[in-house]
Amino acid sequence: MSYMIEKKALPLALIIVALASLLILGAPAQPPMPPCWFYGTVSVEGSPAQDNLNITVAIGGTNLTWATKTRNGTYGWTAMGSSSFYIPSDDPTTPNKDGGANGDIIEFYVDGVKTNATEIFEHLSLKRVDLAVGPAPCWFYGNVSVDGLPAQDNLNITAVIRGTNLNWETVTKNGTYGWTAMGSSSFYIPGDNLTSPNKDGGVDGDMVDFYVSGAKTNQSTVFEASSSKRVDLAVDFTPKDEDNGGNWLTSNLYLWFAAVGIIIVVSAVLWIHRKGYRIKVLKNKEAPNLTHALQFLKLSQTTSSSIATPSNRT
Ligand SMILES: [Ca+2]
Ligand SMILES: [Ca+2]
Repeated sequence: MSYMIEKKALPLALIIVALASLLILGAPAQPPMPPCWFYGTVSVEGSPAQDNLNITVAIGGTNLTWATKTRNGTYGWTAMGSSSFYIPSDDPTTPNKDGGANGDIIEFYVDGVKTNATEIFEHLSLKRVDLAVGPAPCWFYGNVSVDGLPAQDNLNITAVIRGTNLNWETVTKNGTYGWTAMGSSSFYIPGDNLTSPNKDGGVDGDMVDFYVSGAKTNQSTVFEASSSKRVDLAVDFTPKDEDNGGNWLTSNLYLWFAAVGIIIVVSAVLWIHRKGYRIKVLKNKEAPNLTHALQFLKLSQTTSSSIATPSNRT
């Protein structure tokens, strides 16, 4: 019995010793370091990236890269539907660099285009890095009123970058423009492509003016990349059909009052002046006649009294 036990125990003990020595000898000098995870949104020219675009991360100064795909405008964001994504740590048992080390600078590419985003590698970290490529536009939307009423459909709305001849157009719908929730089409000024020398879009701080059917509104705003700005537009047009006369008269009532007032004053002055002139003429020209008339009156009075005397006597 005891022999049997020894015969069985010997290889078991040998196996245990072998395994233990293997573990001790084969174990790395230090345990493998955990990786660094990355996730975030991806936008292309200001809009969420389409699915299956390549997202590549590189350790700066090396040719080490790792890649994943976009999903629902994100990468590495499992809650948003994209796959978990990480850069493994450098394997310290291999002499060549094959992963990240604390402090490594990580660069990000969207479909091969380098982004401005960079991040630092840190073991056992989950880092959010949102990625954007292409010039980001500025969106505009709002109500449009003409003569105080909601604008009719299909009026031209033009946004102009002040001091340039750069303009972008859309049309009204349901008294609005650029307001998708209200039925009008999305409207934006693209960002200036900085790789081209000519100005072909907005940069932060550009003043933007708005026109309705070619008529300049009093509304203007400032271009801000990646933002959506509400700018309500209002214009007054001088109407052109039959009820326009009435509108014109109403809107120019003060002008009419002023005109009538001026006519009254001028007439009064002329009338007074004319009257004064006639009085003057009377004094100068008819005064002698008046004297003659008085003399005649005196004369006739004398005559009549001389006649009356004898009649009284009779
Ligand atoms: Ca290594
Ligand atoms: Ca440009």
